[in-house]
Amino acid sequence: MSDIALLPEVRSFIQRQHGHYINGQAVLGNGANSFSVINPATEHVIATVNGATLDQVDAAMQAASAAFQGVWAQTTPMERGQCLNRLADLLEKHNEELAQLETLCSGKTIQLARALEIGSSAQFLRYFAGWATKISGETLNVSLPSFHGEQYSAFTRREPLGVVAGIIPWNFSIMISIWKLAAALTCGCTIVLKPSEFTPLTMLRVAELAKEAGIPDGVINIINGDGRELGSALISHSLCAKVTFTGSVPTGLAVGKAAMDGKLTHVTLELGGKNAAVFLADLSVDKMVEGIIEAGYLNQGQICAAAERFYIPAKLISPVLDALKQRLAGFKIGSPLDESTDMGPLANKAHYDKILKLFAQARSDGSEIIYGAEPLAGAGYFVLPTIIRAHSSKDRLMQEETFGPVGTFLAYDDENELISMINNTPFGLAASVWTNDLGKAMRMIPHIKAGTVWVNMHTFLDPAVPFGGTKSSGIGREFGSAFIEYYTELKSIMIRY
Ligand code: TXE
Repeated sequence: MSDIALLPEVRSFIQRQHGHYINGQAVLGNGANSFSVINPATEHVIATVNGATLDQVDAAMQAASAAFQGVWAQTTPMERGQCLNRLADLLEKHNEELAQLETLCSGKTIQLARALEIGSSAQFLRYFAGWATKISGETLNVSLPSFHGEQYSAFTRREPLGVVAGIIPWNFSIMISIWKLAAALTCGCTIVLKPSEFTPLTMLRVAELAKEAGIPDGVINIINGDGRELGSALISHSLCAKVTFTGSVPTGLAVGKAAMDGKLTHVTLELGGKNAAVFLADLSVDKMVEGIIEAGYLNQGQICAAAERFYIPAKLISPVLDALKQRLAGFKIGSPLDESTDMGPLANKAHYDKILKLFAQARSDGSEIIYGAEPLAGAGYFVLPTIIRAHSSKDRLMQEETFGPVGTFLAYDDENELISMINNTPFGLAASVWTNDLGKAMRMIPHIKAGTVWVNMHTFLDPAVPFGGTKSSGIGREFGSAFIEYYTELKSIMIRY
Protein backbone atom coordinates (compact mmCIF):
# COMPACT_ATOMS: atom_id res chain seq x y z
CA MET A 1 0.00 0.00 0.00
CA SER A 2 1.04 3.64 -0.27
CA ASP A 3 -0.03 7.02 1.06
CA ILE A 4 -3.55 8.20 0.34
CA ALA A 5 -3.77 11.35 -1.78
CA LEU A 6 -4.23 14.54 0.22
CA LEU A 7 -7.50 16.31 -0.52
CA PRO A 8 -7.15 19.66 -2.35
CA GLU A 9 -8.82 21.43 0.61
CA VAL A 10 -6.17 20.00 2.97
CA ARG A 11 -3.37 21.21 0.69
CA SER A 12 -4.86 24.69 0.45
CA PHE A 13 -5.59 24.89 4.19
CA ILE A 14 -2.02 24.13 5.26
CA GLN A 15 -0.66 26.66 2.76
CA ARG A 16 -2.56 29.47 4.48
CA GLN A 17 -0.91 31.67 7.10
CA HIS A 18 -2.34 30.62 10.47
CA GLY A 19 -2.95 32.30 13.77
CA HIS A 20 -6.04 32.26 15.93
CA TYR A 21 -9.81 32.37 15.75
CA ILE A 22 -11.38 35.16 17.74
CA ASN A 23 -14.99 36.34 17.70
CA GLY A 24 -15.85 34.39 14.56
CA GLN A 25 -12.84 35.59 12.55
CA ALA A 26 -9.42 34.19 11.64
CA VAL A 27 -6.87 36.50 13.28
CA LEU A 28 -3.27 36.36 12.12
CA GLY A 29 -1.23 38.31 14.62
CA ASN A 30 1.95 40.14 13.80
CA GLY A 31 4.23 37.16 13.19
CA ALA A 32 6.70 38.26 15.85
CA ASN A 33 6.46 34.91 17.63
CA SER A 34 5.61 32.60 14.76
CA PHE A 35 6.37 28.89 14.99
CA SER A 36 6.42 25.93 12.64
CA VAL A 37 4.23 22.86 12.55
CA ILE A 38 6.33 19.80 11.77
CA ASN A 39 5.00 16.60 10.21
CA PRO A 40 6.44 13.98 12.63
CA ALA A 41 6.50 11.33 9.90
CA THR A 42 8.77 13.34 7.60
CA GLU A 43 10.22 16.11 9.80
CA HIS A 44 9.12 18.60 7.11
CA VAL A 45 7.57 21.93 8.03
CA ILE A 46 3.95 21.79 6.93
CA ALA A 47 2.70 25.16 8.12
CA THR A 48 3.59 28.30 10.02
CA VAL A 49 1.49 29.72 12.82
CA ASN A 50 1.72 33.17 14.35
CA GLY A 51 1.73 32.85 18.13
CA ALA A 52 -0.77 35.03 19.97
CA THR A 53 0.14 38.21 21.77
CA LEU A 54 -1.25 38.89 25.24
CA ASP A 55 -3.58 41.46 23.63
CA GLN A 56 -5.00 38.68 21.46
CA VAL A 57 -5.54 36.50 24.53
CA ASP A 58 -7.43 39.40 26.06
CA ALA A 59 -9.45 39.91 22.85
CA ALA A 60 -10.44 36.21 22.86
CA MET A 61 -11.51 36.35 26.52
CA GLN A 62 -13.46 39.57 25.92
CA ALA A 63 -15.21 38.04 22.89
CA ALA A 64 -16.09 34.92 24.88
CA SER A 65 -17.38 37.03 27.76
CA ALA A 66 -19.53 39.21 25.49
CA ALA A 67 -21.01 36.10 23.86
CA PHE A 68 -21.58 34.50 27.27
CA GLN A 69 -23.56 37.47 28.49
CA GLY A 70 -25.19 38.22 25.16
CA VAL A 71 -25.95 35.98 22.24
CA TRP A 72 -25.27 32.62 23.92
CA ALA A 73 -27.27 33.56 27.05
CA GLN A 74 -30.21 34.33 24.76
CA THR A 75 -30.27 30.88 23.14
CA THR A 76 -32.63 28.27 24.53
CA PRO A 77 -31.19 24.96 25.74
CA MET A 78 -32.83 23.31 22.71
CA GLU A 79 -31.05 25.72 20.35
CA ARG A 80 -27.72 25.03 22.04
CA GLY A 81 -28.23 21.30 21.54
CA GLN A 82 -29.16 21.88 17.90
CA CYS A 83 -25.93 23.87 17.36
CA LEU A 84 -23.88 20.94 18.69
CA ASN A 85 -25.77 18.45 16.54
CA ARG A 86 -25.17 20.58 13.43
CA LEU A 87 -21.46 20.74 14.28
CA ALA A 88 -21.47 16.93 14.61
CA ASP A 89 -23.05 16.72 11.10
CA LEU A 90 -20.31 18.96 9.70
CA LEU A 91 -17.52 16.97 11.40
CA GLU A 92 -18.91 13.85 9.77
CA LYS A 93 -19.21 15.60 6.39
CA HIS A 94 -15.60 16.80 6.65
CA ASN A 95 -14.26 13.64 8.28
CA GLU A 96 -11.62 12.93 5.66
CA GLU A 97 -10.38 16.53 5.44
CA LEU A 98 -10.02 16.87 9.23
CA ALA A 99 -8.52 13.40 9.65
CA GLN A 100 -5.87 14.11 7.01
CA LEU A 101 -4.99 17.44 8.64
CA GLU A 102 -4.69 15.83 12.05
CA THR A 103 -2.57 12.97 10.73
CA LEU A 104 -0.20 15.45 9.10
CA CYS A 105 0.28 17.32 12.40
CA SER A 106 0.26 14.48 14.93
CA GLY A 107 1.45 11.34 13.12
CA LYS A 108 -1.66 9.48 14.21
CA THR A 109 -2.59 6.79 11.67
CA ILE A 110 -5.26 7.96 9.26
CA GLN A 111 -7.57 5.14 10.33
CA LEU A 112 -7.36 6.22 13.98
CA ALA A 113 -7.80 9.88 13.04
CA ARG A 114 -10.97 9.09 11.08
CA ALA A 115 -12.43 6.86 13.78
CA LEU A 116 -11.46 8.64 16.98
CA GLU A 117 -10.57 12.25 16.27
CA ILE A 118 -13.57 12.80 14.03
CA GLY A 119 -16.03 9.89 14.33
CA SER A 120 -15.89 9.74 18.11
CA SER A 121 -15.93 13.55 18.41
CA ALA A 122 -19.21 13.65 16.49
CA GLN A 123 -20.66 11.07 18.89
CA PHE A 124 -19.56 13.07 21.92
CA LEU A 125 -21.14 16.21 20.46
CA ARG A 126 -24.45 14.41 19.96
CA TYR A 127 -24.35 12.99 23.48
CA PHE A 128 -23.73 16.42 25.03
CA ALA A 129 -26.37 17.98 22.75
CA GLY A 130 -28.92 15.70 24.38
CA TRP A 131 -27.99 17.04 27.81
CA ALA A 132 -28.67 20.67 26.86
CA THR A 133 -32.39 20.39 27.65
CA LYS A 134 -31.92 18.28 30.76
CA ILE A 135 -29.70 20.39 33.00
CA SER A 136 -31.87 21.62 35.85
CA GLY A 137 -32.01 22.21 39.59
CA GLU A 138 -34.22 20.64 42.25
CA THR A 139 -37.18 21.65 44.38
CA LEU A 140 -36.31 21.20 48.05
CA ASN A 141 -38.32 20.68 51.22
CA VAL A 142 -37.57 23.18 54.00
CA SER A 143 -38.00 22.43 57.74
CA LEU A 144 -37.80 25.96 59.15
CA PRO A 145 -40.44 26.66 61.85
CA SER A 146 -43.59 28.60 61.01
CA PHE A 147 -44.64 30.99 63.83
CA HIS A 148 -47.25 33.13 62.09
CA GLY A 149 -48.41 30.90 59.25
CA GLU A 150 -45.48 31.77 57.00
CA GLN A 151 -44.38 29.09 54.59
CA TYR A 152 -41.17 28.39 52.72
CA SER A 153 -40.09 27.11 49.40
CA ALA A 154 -36.61 26.40 48.11
CA PHE A 155 -35.10 25.37 44.84
CA THR A 156 -31.73 25.23 43.14
CA ARG A 157 -30.61 26.46 39.76
CA ARG A 158 -27.68 25.22 37.69
CA GLU A 159 -26.12 28.38 36.23
CA PRO A 160 -23.30 28.36 33.64
CA LEU A 161 -19.93 29.31 35.10
CA GLY A 162 -18.96 31.78 32.36
CA VAL A 163 -15.88 31.82 30.14
CA VAL A 164 -13.98 28.53 30.16
CA ALA A 165 -10.29 28.27 29.25
CA GLY A 166 -9.58 24.85 27.70
CA ILE A 167 -5.91 23.82 27.52
CA ILE A 168 -5.39 20.91 25.16
CA PRO A 169 -2.55 18.40 24.64
CA TRP A 170 -1.23 17.11 21.30
CA ASN A 171 -2.30 13.47 21.47
CA PHE A 172 -5.99 13.97 20.51
CA SER A 173 -6.24 17.61 19.62
CA ILE A 174 -9.75 17.52 18.13
CA MET A 175 -11.37 14.93 20.38
CA ILE A 176 -10.18 16.45 23.66
CA SER A 177 -11.12 19.95 22.45
CA ILE A 178 -14.58 18.68 21.56
CA TRP A 179 -15.03 17.07 25.00
CA LYS A 180 -14.37 20.43 26.63
CA LEU A 181 -16.16 22.59 24.09
CA ALA A 182 -19.30 20.44 24.09
CA ALA A 183 -19.53 20.31 27.88
CA ALA A 184 -19.04 24.07 28.17
CA LEU A 185 -21.49 25.06 25.43
CA THR A 186 -24.18 22.63 26.58
CA CYS A 187 -24.15 24.23 30.02
CA GLY A 188 -24.34 27.75 28.52
CA CYS A 189 -20.66 28.64 28.96
CA THR A 190 -18.42 29.96 26.19
CA ILE A 191 -14.84 28.86 25.60
CA VAL A 192 -11.32 29.92 24.65
CA LEU A 193 -9.28 26.89 23.61
CA LYS A 194 -5.51 26.75 23.54
CA PRO A 195 -4.35 23.76 21.48
CA SER A 196 -0.85 22.36 21.92
CA GLU A 197 1.92 24.15 20.00
CA PHE A 198 2.51 20.81 18.21
CA THR A 199 -1.04 20.47 16.86
CA PRO A 200 -2.40 24.00 16.39
CA LEU A 201 -4.10 23.66 13.01
CA THR A 202 -7.10 21.38 13.09
CA MET A 203 -9.17 23.24 15.67
CA LEU A 204 -8.84 26.39 13.52
CA ARG A 205 -10.72 24.49 10.81
CA VAL A 206 -13.24 23.09 13.33
CA ALA A 207 -13.90 26.66 14.51
CA GLU A 208 -14.80 27.62 10.92
CA LEU A 209 -17.17 24.65 10.78
CA ALA A 210 -18.70 25.74 14.10
CA LYS A 211 -19.54 29.09 12.49
CA GLU A 212 -21.11 27.25 9.54
CA ALA A 213 -23.11 25.21 12.09
CA GLY A 214 -24.63 28.43 13.37
CA ILE A 215 -22.68 28.69 16.61
CA PRO A 216 -22.55 32.45 17.21
CA ASP A 217 -19.33 34.46 16.99
CA GLY A 218 -17.40 34.62 20.25
CA VAL A 219 -18.79 31.36 21.65
CA ILE A 220 -15.72 29.38 20.49
CA ASN A 221 -12.32 31.07 20.28
CA ILE A 222 -8.92 29.53 19.57
CA ILE A 223 -5.58 30.92 20.71
CA ASN A 224 -2.31 29.43 19.50
CA GLY A 225 1.18 29.82 20.87
CA ASP A 226 3.50 29.20 23.77
CA GLY A 227 1.84 27.11 26.48
CA ARG A 228 3.51 28.66 29.46
CA GLU A 229 2.96 32.31 28.51
CA LEU A 230 -0.51 32.03 26.99
CA GLY A 231 -1.66 29.37 29.46
CA SER A 232 -0.77 31.64 32.38
CA ALA A 233 -2.44 34.62 30.70
CA LEU A 234 -5.66 32.66 30.15
CA ILE A 235 -5.78 31.23 33.66
CA SER A 236 -5.06 34.52 35.42
CA HIS A 237 -7.40 36.56 33.19
CA SER A 238 -10.09 38.33 35.21
CA LEU A 239 -12.83 36.92 32.93
CA CYS A 240 -11.71 33.29 33.26
CA ALA A 241 -14.34 31.42 35.28
CA LYS A 242 -13.01 27.91 34.79
CA VAL A 243 -9.92 26.12 33.51
CA THR A 244 -10.17 22.66 32.03
CA PHE A 245 -6.82 21.05 31.30
CA THR A 246 -5.68 17.74 29.85
CA GLY A 247 -1.97 17.05 29.74
CA SER A 248 1.07 16.03 31.72
CA VAL A 249 1.17 15.77 35.50
CA PRO A 250 3.80 18.53 36.10
CA THR A 251 2.02 21.04 33.84
CA GLY A 252 -1.33 20.06 35.35
CA LEU A 253 -0.04 20.77 38.85
CA ALA A 254 1.21 24.20 37.70
CA VAL A 255 -2.16 24.90 36.06
CA GLY A 256 -4.04 23.85 39.21
CA LYS A 257 -1.89 26.07 41.42
CA ALA A 258 -2.28 29.06 39.07
CA ALA A 259 -6.07 28.57 38.98
CA MET A 260 -6.27 28.50 42.77
CA ASP A 261 -3.97 31.47 43.17
CA GLY A 262 -5.81 34.73 43.72
CA LYS A 263 -9.39 34.04 42.71
CA LEU A 264 -10.15 30.33 43.26
CA THR A 265 -10.97 29.71 39.62
CA HIS A 266 -12.80 26.42 39.05
CA VAL A 267 -10.46 23.81 37.62
CA THR A 268 -10.70 20.34 36.12
CA LEU A 269 -7.42 18.47 35.58
CA GLU A 270 -7.20 15.28 33.54
CA LEU A 271 -3.60 14.15 33.80
CA GLY A 272 -1.70 11.04 32.94
CA GLY A 273 -0.34 8.33 35.11
CA LYS A 274 1.10 4.86 35.06
CA ASN A 275 -1.93 2.71 34.43
CA ALA A 276 -1.88 -0.99 35.26
CA ALA A 277 -3.37 -3.95 33.37
CA VAL A 278 -3.51 -7.25 35.27
CA PHE A 279 -4.07 -10.59 33.60
CA LEU A 280 -5.34 -13.53 35.65
CA ALA A 281 -4.08 -17.05 34.98
CA ASP A 282 -7.36 -18.40 33.57
CA LEU A 283 -6.83 -16.56 30.25
CA SER A 284 -5.11 -18.06 27.23
CA VAL A 285 -1.80 -16.60 26.04
CA ASP A 286 -3.51 -15.37 22.86
CA LYS A 287 -6.19 -13.49 24.81
CA MET A 288 -3.52 -11.88 26.97
CA VAL A 289 -1.55 -10.74 23.94
CA GLU A 290 -4.66 -9.23 22.31
CA GLY A 291 -5.46 -7.42 25.56
CA ILE A 292 -1.91 -6.11 25.98
CA ILE A 293 -1.89 -4.65 22.45
CA GLU A 294 -5.26 -2.97 23.00
CA ALA A 295 -4.23 -1.60 26.39
CA GLY A 296 -0.71 -0.43 25.65
CA TYR A 297 0.13 0.16 22.02
CA LEU A 298 -2.76 2.05 20.39
CA ASN A 299 -1.69 5.46 18.98
CA GLN A 300 1.96 4.59 19.80
CA GLY A 301 0.96 4.46 23.48
CA GLN A 302 0.22 8.20 23.44
CA ILE A 303 -3.06 7.92 25.31
CA CYS A 304 -3.34 9.11 28.89
CA ALA A 305 -5.47 6.09 29.84
CA ALA A 306 -3.21 3.52 28.12
CA ALA A 307 -1.65 0.81 30.27
CA GLU A 308 2.10 0.92 30.84
CA ARG A 309 2.45 -1.58 33.72
CA PHE A 310 1.44 -5.15 32.93
CA TYR A 311 1.15 -7.90 35.56
CA ILE A 312 1.31 -11.45 34.18
CA PRO A 313 1.19 -14.78 36.08
CA ALA A 314 4.79 -16.02 36.59
CA LYS A 315 4.13 -19.37 34.95
CA LEU A 316 2.84 -17.65 31.77
CA ILE A 317 5.06 -14.60 31.42
CA SER A 318 7.66 -16.19 29.10
CA PRO A 319 5.15 -17.55 26.54
CA VAL A 320 3.15 -14.30 26.73
CA LEU A 321 6.21 -12.12 26.07
CA ASP A 322 7.39 -14.45 23.29
CA ALA A 323 4.01 -14.25 21.56
CA LEU A 324 3.76 -10.50 22.10
CA LYS A 325 7.23 -10.00 20.64
CA GLN A 326 6.19 -11.92 17.52
CA ARG A 327 3.05 -9.81 17.15
CA LEU A 328 4.84 -6.49 17.64
CA ALA A 329 7.64 -7.53 15.28
CA GLY A 330 4.94 -7.99 12.62
CA PHE A 331 3.60 -4.45 13.09
CA LYS A 332 3.81 -2.35 9.98
CA ILE A 333 5.52 0.85 11.12
CA GLY A 334 5.56 3.70 8.66
CA SER A 335 3.67 6.54 7.07
CA PRO A 336 0.48 7.31 9.00
CA LEU A 337 -1.14 8.30 5.70
CA ASP A 338 -0.85 4.70 4.50
CA GLU A 339 -4.09 2.94 5.44
CA SER A 340 -2.26 -0.34 6.10
CA THR A 341 0.12 1.16 8.70
CA ASP A 342 -0.24 -0.21 12.23
CA MET A 343 2.02 2.29 13.93
CA GLY A 344 3.02 5.83 12.96
CA PRO A 345 5.71 8.06 14.45
CA LEU A 346 5.76 9.63 17.89
CA ALA A 347 3.99 12.96 17.71
CA ASN A 348 6.87 15.39 18.04
CA LYS A 349 10.62 15.74 18.44
CA ALA A 350 10.49 16.66 22.15
CA HIS A 351 8.52 13.52 22.90
CA TYR A 352 10.76 11.39 20.66
CA ASP A 353 13.85 12.67 22.47
CA LYS A 354 12.21 11.89 25.81
CA ILE A 355 11.43 8.31 24.75
CA LEU A 356 14.98 7.78 23.40
CA LYS A 357 16.32 8.99 26.74
CA LEU A 358 14.09 6.49 28.55
CA PHE A 359 15.43 3.71 26.31
CA ALA A 360 19.00 4.72 27.19
CA GLN A 361 18.11 4.82 30.88
CA ALA A 362 16.51 1.37 30.67
CA ARG A 363 19.77 0.04 29.24
CA SER A 364 21.93 1.72 31.88
CA ASP A 365 19.55 0.54 34.64
CA GLY A 366 20.08 -3.05 33.40
CA SER A 367 16.40 -3.54 32.47
CA GLU A 368 15.68 -6.68 30.48
CA ILE A 369 14.72 -5.46 26.99
CA ILE A 370 12.68 -8.19 25.34
CA TYR A 371 11.94 -6.24 22.16
CA GLY A 372 12.40 -2.75 20.74
CA ALA A 373 13.84 0.19 22.67
CA GLU A 374 15.30 1.43 19.39
CA PRO A 375 14.54 4.28 16.99
CA LEU A 376 14.00 3.47 13.31
CA ALA A 377 16.63 4.72 10.88
CA GLY A 378 15.68 7.51 8.48
CA ALA A 379 13.45 10.56 8.71
CA GLY A 380 10.57 10.81 11.16
CA TYR A 381 10.16 10.21 14.87
CA PHE A 382 9.66 6.44 14.62
CA VAL A 383 10.53 3.98 17.38
CA LEU A 384 9.93 0.26 17.72
CA PRO A 385 7.12 -0.88 20.02
CA THR A 386 8.93 -1.95 23.13
CA ILE A 387 8.70 -4.75 25.71
CA ILE A 388 10.64 -4.42 28.96
CA ARG A 389 10.63 -7.10 31.62
CA ALA A 390 10.87 -5.52 35.07
CA HIS A 391 12.79 -6.95 38.01
CA SER A 392 10.56 -5.35 40.63
CA SER A 393 7.84 -2.74 41.19
CA LYS A 394 10.62 -0.27 42.02
CA ASP A 395 12.10 -0.29 38.49
CA ARG A 396 12.03 3.19 37.00
CA LEU A 397 9.83 2.05 34.11
CA MET A 398 7.28 0.63 36.57
CA GLN A 399 6.98 4.11 38.11
CA GLU A 400 7.43 6.84 35.46
CA GLU A 401 4.97 7.59 32.67
CA THR A 402 6.55 7.11 29.25
CA PHE A 403 3.48 8.07 27.16
CA GLY A 404 4.99 5.91 24.42
CA PRO A 405 4.71 2.37 23.00
CA VAL A 406 6.58 0.97 25.97
CA GLY A 407 5.05 -1.87 27.99
CA THR A 408 6.79 -2.90 31.20
CA PHE A 409 5.95 -6.38 32.46
CA LEU A 410 6.21 -7.85 35.94
CA ALA A 411 5.55 -11.48 36.85
CA TYR A 412 3.42 -12.27 39.91
CA ASP A 413 2.87 -15.51 41.84
CA ASP A 414 0.02 -14.66 44.15
CA GLU A 415 -3.24 -13.01 42.99
CA ASN A 416 -3.68 -11.64 46.52
CA GLU A 417 -0.73 -9.30 45.91
CA LEU A 418 -2.28 -7.74 42.80
CA ILE A 419 -4.24 -4.98 44.51
CA SER A 420 -1.20 -3.59 46.30
CA MET A 421 0.81 -3.88 43.05
CA ILE A 422 -1.81 -1.96 41.05
CA ASN A 423 -2.09 0.75 43.71
CA ASN A 424 1.68 1.10 44.11
CA THR A 425 1.85 4.42 42.25
CA PRO A 426 1.08 8.06 43.03
CA PHE A 427 -1.30 8.04 40.03
CA GLY A 428 -4.83 6.72 39.60
CA LEU A 429 -6.33 7.42 36.20
CA ALA A 430 -7.28 3.94 35.00
CA ALA A 431 -6.64 0.21 35.40
CA SER A 432 -7.87 -2.99 33.83
CA VAL A 433 -8.47 -6.55 35.02
CA TRP A 434 -8.55 -9.33 32.45
CA THR A 435 -10.14 -12.67 33.41
CA ASN A 436 -12.99 -15.07 32.62
CA ASP A 437 -13.81 -15.14 36.35
CA LEU A 438 -16.14 -12.16 36.72
CA GLY A 439 -16.52 -12.86 40.45
CA LYS A 440 -12.79 -12.29 41.01
CA ALA A 441 -12.87 -9.08 38.98
CA MET A 442 -15.92 -7.80 40.89
CA ARG A 443 -14.17 -8.43 44.19
CA MET A 444 -11.07 -6.52 43.05
CA ILE A 445 -12.88 -3.45 41.66
CA PRO A 446 -13.68 -1.69 44.98
CA HIS A 447 -10.04 -1.91 46.09
CA ILE A 448 -8.47 -0.46 42.94
CA LYS A 449 -7.62 3.23 43.33
CA ALA A 450 -8.37 4.56 39.84
CA GLY A 451 -10.99 6.77 38.22
CA THR A 452 -11.86 4.06 35.67
CA VAL A 453 -11.56 0.28 36.01
CA TRP A 454 -12.07 -1.77 32.85
CA VAL A 455 -12.71 -5.51 32.84
CA ASN A 456 -11.60 -7.40 29.71
CA MET A 457 -11.13 -4.10 27.87
CA HIS A 458 -8.92 -1.04 28.16
CA THR A 459 -8.65 2.52 26.80
CA PHE A 460 -12.13 2.81 25.27
CA LEU A 461 -14.18 5.79 26.44
CA ASP A 462 -17.90 6.32 26.07
CA PRO A 463 -19.62 9.70 26.48
CA ALA A 464 -22.12 8.19 28.95
CA VAL A 465 -19.40 6.98 31.31
CA PRO A 466 -17.63 9.54 33.55
CA PHE A 467 -13.86 9.79 33.08
CA GLY A 468 -11.15 11.36 35.23
CA GLY A 469 -8.38 10.62 37.67
CA THR A 470 -7.84 10.00 41.36
CA LYS A 471 -4.65 10.72 43.33
CA SER A 472 -2.09 12.64 41.20
CA SER A 473 -3.96 11.86 37.98
CA GLY A 474 -6.32 14.77 38.36
CA ILE A 475 -9.47 16.22 39.79
CA GLY A 476 -12.94 16.36 38.33
CA ARG A 477 -14.80 14.19 35.87
CA GLU A 478 -15.73 14.57 32.22
CA PHE A 479 -18.75 12.97 30.47
CA GLY A 480 -21.81 11.18 31.85
CA SER A 481 -23.91 13.51 33.98
CA ALA A 482 -20.82 14.21 36.10
CA PHE A 483 -19.63 17.05 33.83
CA ILE A 484 -22.59 19.26 34.79
CA GLU A 485 -21.19 19.85 38.25
CA TYR A 486 -17.93 21.13 36.72
CA TYR A 487 -19.39 23.66 34.26
CA THR A 488 -22.23 25.11 36.35
CA GLU A 489 -22.53 26.88 39.67
CA LEU A 490 -25.26 25.62 41.98
CA LYS A 491 -27.39 28.50 43.24
CA SER A 492 -29.84 27.95 46.12
CA ILE A 493 -32.99 30.02 46.34
CA MET A 494 -35.13 30.20 49.53
CA ILE A 495 -38.49 31.95 49.59
CA ARG A 496 -40.68 32.87 52.56
CA TYR A 497 -44.30 33.67 51.74
O1 TXE B 1 2.57 18.48 27.63
P1 TXE B 1 2.02 19.59 28.59
P2 TXE B 1 3.74 18.54 26.56
C1 TXE B 1 3.11 13.95 28.55
C2 TXE B 1 4.05 13.22 27.61
C3 TXE B 1 4.91 14.31 27.04
C4 TXE B 1 4.96 15.29 28.19
C5 TXE B 1 5.18 16.72 27.77
O2 TXE B 1 4.84 12.35 28.36
O3 TXE B 1 6.16 13.87 26.66
O4 TXE B 1 3.70 15.19 28.80
O5 TXE B 1 4.30 17.07 26.69
C6 TXE B 1 0.06 23.78 27.68
N1 TXE B 1 0.32 26.73 31.86
N2 TXE B 1 1.79 14.17 28.01
O6 TXE B 1 4.79 19.51 26.93
O7 TXE B 1 3.13 20.45 29.09
C7 TXE B 1 0.69 23.31 26.40
O8 TXE B 1 0.91 24.39 25.52
C8 TXE B 1 -0.72 26.42 31.08
C9 TXE B 1 0.72 13.47 28.65
O9 TXE B 1 3.14 18.73 25.25
O10 TXE B 1 1.17 18.92 29.60
C10 TXE B 1 -0.35 22.33 25.89
O11 TXE B 1 -1.41 23.04 25.26
N3 TXE B 1 -0.63 25.64 30.00
C11 TXE B 1 -0.59 14.02 28.29
C12 TXE B 1 -0.87 21.68 27.18
O12 TXE B 1 -0.53 22.60 28.21
C13 TXE B 1 0.56 25.12 29.69
C14 TXE B 1 -0.80 14.51 26.93
C15 TXE B 1 -0.27 20.33 27.50
O13 TXE B 1 1.12 20.48 27.61
C16 TXE B 1 1.70 25.40 30.47
C17 TXE B 1 0.34 15.21 26.41
C18 TXE B 1 1.55 26.24 31.60
N4 TXE B 1 2.58 26.54 32.41
C19 TXE B 1 1.59 14.98 26.95
N5 TXE B 1 2.75 24.75 29.92
C20 TXE B 1 -1.79 13.25 28.84
N6 TXE B 1 -1.63 12.60 29.95
O14 TXE B 1 -2.87 13.31 28.28
C21 TXE B 1 2.30 24.08 28.84
N7 TXE B 1 0.97 24.32 28.69
